Amino acid sequence: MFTTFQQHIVQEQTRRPGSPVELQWLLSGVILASKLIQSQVRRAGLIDILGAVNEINPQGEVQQKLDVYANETLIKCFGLRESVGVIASEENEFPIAVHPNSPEAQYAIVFDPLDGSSNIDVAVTIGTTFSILRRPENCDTSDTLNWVLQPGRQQVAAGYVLYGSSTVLVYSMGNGVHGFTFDPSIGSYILSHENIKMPEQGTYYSINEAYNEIFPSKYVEYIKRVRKGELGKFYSSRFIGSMVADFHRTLLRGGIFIYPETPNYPNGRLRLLYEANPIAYIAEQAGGMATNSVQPILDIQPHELHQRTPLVIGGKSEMEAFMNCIQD
Ligand code: AHM
Ligand code: MG
Repeated sequence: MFTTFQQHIVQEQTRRPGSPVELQWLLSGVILASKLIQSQVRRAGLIDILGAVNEINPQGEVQQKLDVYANETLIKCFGLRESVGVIASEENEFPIAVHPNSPEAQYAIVFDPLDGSSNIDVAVTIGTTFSILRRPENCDTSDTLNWVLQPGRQQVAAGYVLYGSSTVLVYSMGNGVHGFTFDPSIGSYILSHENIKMPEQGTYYSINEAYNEIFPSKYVEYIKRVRKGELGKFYSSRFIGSMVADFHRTLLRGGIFIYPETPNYPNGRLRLLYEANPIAYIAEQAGGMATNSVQPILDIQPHELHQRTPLVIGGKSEMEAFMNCIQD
């Protein structure tokens, strides 16, 4: 017999009686929103939903229609839940206060509705990343930024949904990492990857090598070592251009994913709060590591909602080799 997401959550409640029910109810918002989003993603080539809307998001990038749909769907699904006080998204310049003054509003949720949006028009894997934080003490809903500007270590749950050859939801609420595959014939997520552990060493490295000439030398030196077999194995390269898809492979197969700082993106391209933090949380829960090359991603104190960060994330062996390389 199989286990649905709802059954899994009930089982977790029995295993960990302290875990808050509102948090589980909030996670069911991810389930609902991702079912709606995935049904649009699957029809993206058939309906008039592709192409740019000609609006620019806060980072100056052209929004795609599916980005807009995914964003609105997530905001609606979470906005309905009384336990949510603040919602922040890659696609909105400022956080949104919901249920102002409600004592039940105890959580903030931060997300990238569709990561890897340059892949939408070419039918390549994209995904939703999300991070859930508890309301800081003495903070009311008018103080929305303070709700979300917390180090990733404070996340109470995080995860992602991948719209690939199948739709997969991976999440953790500090109880290990669990993966669910969507079965379209019954409309449910089924537990397919229980208690995922990242392999200590893999055989893939993932970085956009087109930028090799402009990467800081520490990254170039590390990649050289990987390619020379100095990590004790010969590696293949993979780079999908959707961080969430490149990370999912790294989680299941091991290896390393790197997006360094570049002249165009001096602080790195990826966003700390809703891209790097959720996958760093998943990586650490699964026995891996994540750093900006100076400190663990989860220890960074954010100062801005759309703050960017360099990101190096992967299995223990590749990450230790990276840390040794930058110390040499
Ligand atoms: P997005 O959130 O606008 O989709 O941008 C983030 C994406 C990541 O998913 C991916 O790793 C990266 O941008 C690819 O960037 P590049 O084309 O510079 O390699
Ligand atoms: Mg994005």
